[in-house]
Amino acid sequence: MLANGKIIKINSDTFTVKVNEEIFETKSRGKFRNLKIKPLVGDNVLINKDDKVIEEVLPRDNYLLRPLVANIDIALIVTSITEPNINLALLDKLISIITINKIEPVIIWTKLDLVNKDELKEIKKLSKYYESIGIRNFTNEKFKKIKKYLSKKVVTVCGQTGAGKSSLINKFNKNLNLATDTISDALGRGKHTTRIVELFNIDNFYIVDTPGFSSIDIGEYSKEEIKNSFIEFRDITCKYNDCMHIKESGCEVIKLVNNNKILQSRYANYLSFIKELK
Ligand SMILES: Nc1nc2c(ncn2[C@@H]2O[C@H](COP(=O)(O)OP(=O)(O)OP(=O)(O)O)[C@@H](O)[C@H]2O)c(=O)[nH]1
Ligand SMILES: [Mg+2]
Ligand SMILES: [Zn+2]
Repeated sequence: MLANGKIIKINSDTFTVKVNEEIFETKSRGKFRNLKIKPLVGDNVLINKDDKVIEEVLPRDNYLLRPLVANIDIALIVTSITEPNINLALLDKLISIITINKIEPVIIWTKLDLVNKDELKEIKKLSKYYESIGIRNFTNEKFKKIKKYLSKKVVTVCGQTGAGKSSLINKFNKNLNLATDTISDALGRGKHTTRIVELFNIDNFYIVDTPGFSSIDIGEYSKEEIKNSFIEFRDITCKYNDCMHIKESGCEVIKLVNNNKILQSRYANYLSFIKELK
């Protein structure tokens, strides 16, 4: 018998599919490999309940490659201030990729308890800037507020290894008890604690825990896409319509950067992303 469900977990070649409140451990059909379709966590699928196979992957609203998830409303970019060190290039890159894929980025700052007042002030400034361009910011201490914001959404976490993604999800629901770990090796690079991508239902929203990473590739995107993903550039009119805001004369973006109206680090990251494109 055929039924509609959602993939909530993938562990090597086993796809866990939730059909209403029932769980099925299924395999994927060989035909997907030929069609170059890889079923993802978050995918809505048609399964054969008797054979326990996925018959069809239904059309996606969107998907991300890192983390590998589909049909997402909100991506929480979990950003630690320290341990691992704050990485604004990774943050801005994730904002761009998430925005290009028509998902809402939300910043979650973590490990505020580990830094001094001056560093906290810097984070407040950053947070204010990102809010001013329309991106919601929360600290992980405000998990009740975050929970409220996620109401009725399908959410993924993303960000550096050891930033506190699983810890945050545990705060949402203590019964989950997801594995978390401290930064282990001398280089300060965390070991991956989360290995499997898995979707959890918490109250009235869904959230995916995913393994962290330290870098991400944007080579597949176009210059235009990257430019448009910098939300604060969108309403600025330069002398030339197709201005890339790099070194053109009469560029209003560059003026705003020089006047500190656009965050210097954002603009520097923009230039480096454009250079990174193929
Ligand atoms: N002091 C402090 N420690 C935190 C905070 N958030 C998380 N941690 C700790 O940071 C370590 C890493 O947290 P995890 O939740 O495992 O990080 P993760 O992002 O899930 O890491 P991966 O799954 O490996 O990508 C754990 O020891 C947590 O207890 C925080 O706000 N403050
Ligand atoms: Mg984790
Ligand atoms: Zn310009």
